[in-house]
Amino acid sequence: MATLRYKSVPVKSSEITPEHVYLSRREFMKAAGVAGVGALLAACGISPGQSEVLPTEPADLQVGATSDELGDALNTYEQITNYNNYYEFTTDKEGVARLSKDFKSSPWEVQVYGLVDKPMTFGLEDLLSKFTQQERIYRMRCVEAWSMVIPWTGFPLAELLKQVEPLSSAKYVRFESILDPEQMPGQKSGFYPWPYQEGLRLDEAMNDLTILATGLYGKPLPNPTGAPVRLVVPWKYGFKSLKAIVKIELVAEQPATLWSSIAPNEYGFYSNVNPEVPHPRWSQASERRIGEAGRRPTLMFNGYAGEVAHLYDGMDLAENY
Ligand SMILES: Nc1nc2c(c(=O)[nH]1)N[C@H]1C(S)=C(S)[C@@H](COP(=O)(O)O)O[C@H]1N2
Ligand SMILES: [Mo]
Repeated sequence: MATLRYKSVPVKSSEITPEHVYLSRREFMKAAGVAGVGALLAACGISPGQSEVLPTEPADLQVGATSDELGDALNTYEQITNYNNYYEFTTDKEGVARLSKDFKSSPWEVQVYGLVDKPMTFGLEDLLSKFTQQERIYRMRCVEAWSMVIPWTGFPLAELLKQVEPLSSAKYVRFESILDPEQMPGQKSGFYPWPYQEGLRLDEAMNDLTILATGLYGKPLPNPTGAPVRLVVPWKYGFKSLKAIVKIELVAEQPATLWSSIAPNEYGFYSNVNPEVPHPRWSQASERRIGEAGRRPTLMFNGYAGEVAHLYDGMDLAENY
């Protein structure tokens, strides 16, 4: 019997499930231990109450659980929205919040096409209404050896892929983020080959852990985290989880990705979290959980081996990094 290695909490609108208890922000802070939260904030250099929090934190954050399935506490909304990699805006992790503040994520369209029987274009409203949103509490591990625990809302990518009916010749999925240099100052630099592109093997894309996230803490996805819709692949380094998705293409060959085209010896196609395979310039054996002092060991497949190790049976993971 398969054990669930993530927490999945159905997201229920108040009219459907009045009995479901969502913790208010205050209750959540209480549950997490107020002193603990203060210490966590101090540890990462943010003093509670004084930080410039962008975007404005909604008053009624909704979360169905306060820790992941390993018992690790959720990162706070402030942490998740003020320490981001989003190179279309800036390479400064603490600068993304301010620079992305006015990003216009509506109207939005995601085109799904390529080797499929039924190409489709989804507006954000379609994504929200056609697919049942769930809360998924996932650990996210950046290749730069920091991590967070994030309560996403979203739905399995597999549900969307099934609607377009991939042809048997489709073996990979190629994803593309928005190209909009007028809104994204980082795209005015020619250093990176914009738009941001990523890819997954079709079976990775169809795995239940792989989601399209449309929200955070039960609220619409804030701009720094990839509004209005981003990919989340929690057993891979964070750069696979591309933000502000506009294209999903089913293809026959392994697609090029932004990072592997810039530095193929550092960033492979697979990018599975693996403490045993160091990055050429640093170890991947441990990580810094944002908000914690010290480091913790990195888990194989970021702790999701039970769900995904079988996808790589017979593969040399040092060779296929
Ligand atoms: N379009 C786009 N997506 C992106 C990135 C980016 O620069 N552009 N950075 C990636 C990296 S390196 C990480 S670690 C995660 C960070 O997601 P978070 O800021 O929501 O934690 O987003 C990924 N998705
Ligand atoms: Mo990352």
